[in-house]
Amino acid sequence: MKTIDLENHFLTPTWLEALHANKGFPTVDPQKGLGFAPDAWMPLAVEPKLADVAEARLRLMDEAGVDYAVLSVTSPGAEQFPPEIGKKVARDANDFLARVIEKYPERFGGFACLAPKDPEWSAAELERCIKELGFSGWNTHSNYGDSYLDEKKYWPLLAKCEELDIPIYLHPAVPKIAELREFGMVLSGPTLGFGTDVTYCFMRMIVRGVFDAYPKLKIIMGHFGEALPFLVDRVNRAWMQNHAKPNPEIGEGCKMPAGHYIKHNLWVTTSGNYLPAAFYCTRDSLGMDRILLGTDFPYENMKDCMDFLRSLPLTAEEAYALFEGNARALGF
Ligand code: GRE
Ligand code: ZN
Repeated sequence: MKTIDLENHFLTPTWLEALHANKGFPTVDPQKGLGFAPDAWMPLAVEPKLADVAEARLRLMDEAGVDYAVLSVTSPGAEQFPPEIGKKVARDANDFLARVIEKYPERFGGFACLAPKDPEWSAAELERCIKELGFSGWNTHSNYGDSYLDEKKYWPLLAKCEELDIPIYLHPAVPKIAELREFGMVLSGPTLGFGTDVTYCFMRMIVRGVFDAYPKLKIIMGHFGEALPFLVDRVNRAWMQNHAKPNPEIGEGCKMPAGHYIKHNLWVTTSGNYLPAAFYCTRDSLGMDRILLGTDFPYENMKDCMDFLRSLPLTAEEAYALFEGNARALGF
């Protein structure tokens, strides 16, 4: 059995240069580190680990027992740059990643990095990534600084994902909602704000009717679906209480109660949450065929994640699904 890790991040020199040069956010400050918003800074300690996509990462993968990692550009990707810069950063990242995969085809796969503020360009670049570079999906983020993926201007890109039959990894970014940032990274980061923003983005996609328009879309979320498996019944309350229609300017709303789309369009990974009850809730709620391996390297330790998963009393069939089978079924 192979172990396939779907949340494993890297950066490129061009991405880092663009951060340094960017007048607004995201940016980088020699003292404070990576700045994702005016009030959300992250220490630079992970930078060398993000930058290595060769021997050091492979050694840690070997120690943890991760055979194959599908790499993605770290949050917030290229989405928040002005479009012309975002496109340059994304295209460079995809070419960079293609060279890494060419060098280590047995160890690394790829998620495309796009600049959705130019949806037509991004649809064409996605097609290049899948058909020419051999990537397996698109890794995007829970907000684009000024907008979210549910908005109509992004639908051509969603149509392209459905047409190419590739999954979208919806990764956290620092929330756009300012109040979620007022405590800084301690609450806007992985502790709370990240998951809140991803959940919010996905619920917007549901209520906007994205999954009625594109029913075959496959969304992957880290961190056991950012609590959505736990909420799969709770989110149906609006439909049971006749509050299911959004404000008219949003549109007609979705056809089914929200829980339907969580069960049909969502896959989740195991990143950064080592609570057995979280795993069991996800398995009960979505099913064993919806949980995939994600370690969230280098923000989390690959070995901790693997040790946790190996400590769970899974059948051989469940372990195969988790570590390899479900990823293969999604095209990895
Ligand atoms: C992550 O990918 O989970 C992550 C970031 C940035 C900061 C912390 C973190 O992308 O966990
Ligand atoms: Zn991550």
